[in-house]
Amino acid sequence: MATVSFRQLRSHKLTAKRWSLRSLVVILSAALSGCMLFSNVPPVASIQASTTSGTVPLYVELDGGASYDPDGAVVHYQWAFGDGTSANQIRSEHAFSIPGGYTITLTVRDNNGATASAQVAVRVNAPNRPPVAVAQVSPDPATVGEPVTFDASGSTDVEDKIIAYSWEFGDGTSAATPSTTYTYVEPGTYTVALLVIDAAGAGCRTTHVLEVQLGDLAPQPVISSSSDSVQVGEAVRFDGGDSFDRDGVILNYSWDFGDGAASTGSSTAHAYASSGIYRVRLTVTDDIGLRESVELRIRVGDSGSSSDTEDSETVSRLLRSSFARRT
Ligand SMILES: [Ca+2]
Ligand SMILES: [Ca+2]
Ligand SMILES: [Ca+2]
Repeated sequence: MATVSFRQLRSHKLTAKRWSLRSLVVILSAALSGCMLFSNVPPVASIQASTTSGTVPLYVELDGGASYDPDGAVVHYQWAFGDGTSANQIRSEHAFSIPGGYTITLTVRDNNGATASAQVAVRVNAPNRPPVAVAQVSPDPATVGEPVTFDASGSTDVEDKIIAYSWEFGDGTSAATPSTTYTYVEPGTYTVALLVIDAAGAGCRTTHVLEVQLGDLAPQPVISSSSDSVQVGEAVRFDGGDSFDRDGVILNYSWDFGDGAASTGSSTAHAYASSGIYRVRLTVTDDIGLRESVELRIRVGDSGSSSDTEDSETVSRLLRSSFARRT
C-alpha cells in the first residue's frame, strides 16, 4: 500500500490554494494513486416519472436529471424498466404493453466509479372489458296471468363491476333490478332484452324470445244492478261488463233471473211479474270453455207495500260482495 508523508500533503495543499476543490481532489488522486486514504462520496440517484399507473399501453417519460454527485459528477445513467429492457440516457421514454406491476430502476455512476440506484413502481392495468349479459327467463313458455321470473345474476364482468341492469319485457314495460318478476296480460311472442353496464360504462345487451300462451284460468264474473229493490213490473238493469279473464277472453254471458227467465249478453234488463226475492245468476264462459258464476239477490215488492229493512240491507250487502273469485 502506498503512503504519502504529511510534508508531501502539505505541499500539495499549499499549491492548490488557488485551485478548485475538485482540481485538488484530482491532483491528490493522481499523487496518491492506489492510496486507500482517498475517499469518494457516492452519487445520489433520482427518478422523475411522468406517470406511475395507467391502462396498457402505458407510456412513461423518465428523467434522471435530478441525480447528482456531492463530490464529483454523474457520468453514466442506466435504466432498467423491469420488463427486461433497458436504456442508458439521462432521459428516456418507455412503453409498457403488457399489464402488470413493474419496478423501474435507475443506476447512476459518478466519475470515480461509485454507483447508486433509485426505483419507482409502475402499475400497468389491462383495458376494461365489457360485461357479459346473461338473461334467465322462466317459465318459457309462460302463461298469461302467471308471474314470469327474470334473472340477470348470471351476468359477469372480468372486473366484477356491473353497476346497472335494465330489463325490457317487450310490451313497453321495464325494470332496473338484477332479478324481478313480471306478469303478461296478453298472449304473444315477446322479445325480452337485458342490458348490463359496468363501472367503466361498457355495456352488453342480450335478448330472449318468450312465448306467452293462454292458460287455463277461469274467467271472473262481476255483476251489478241498477237497483237492489224494484217494484213488480219495473225493469231492473243488470251489467256483467266488469267481468274479466286474466288469461283469455270471455266469449259468453248467460243470465238466469231466478224466475224462470233467462238472457244473454254482457248487460241485460228484466222486469219481474210478482213480488219476492230473486237470485240473479251470471255465468261467464271463456275462450277455452271454462265457466264461472256469481249471484246477487234482487227484491221485488208490491207497489205501496212496506219496506222490509232487513231484506233491503241483506240485498245491499249481497250487491257489494256480488262476485267471488275462484282461487
Ligand atoms: Ca462521487
Ligand atoms: Ca368491465
Ligand atoms: Ca281463461
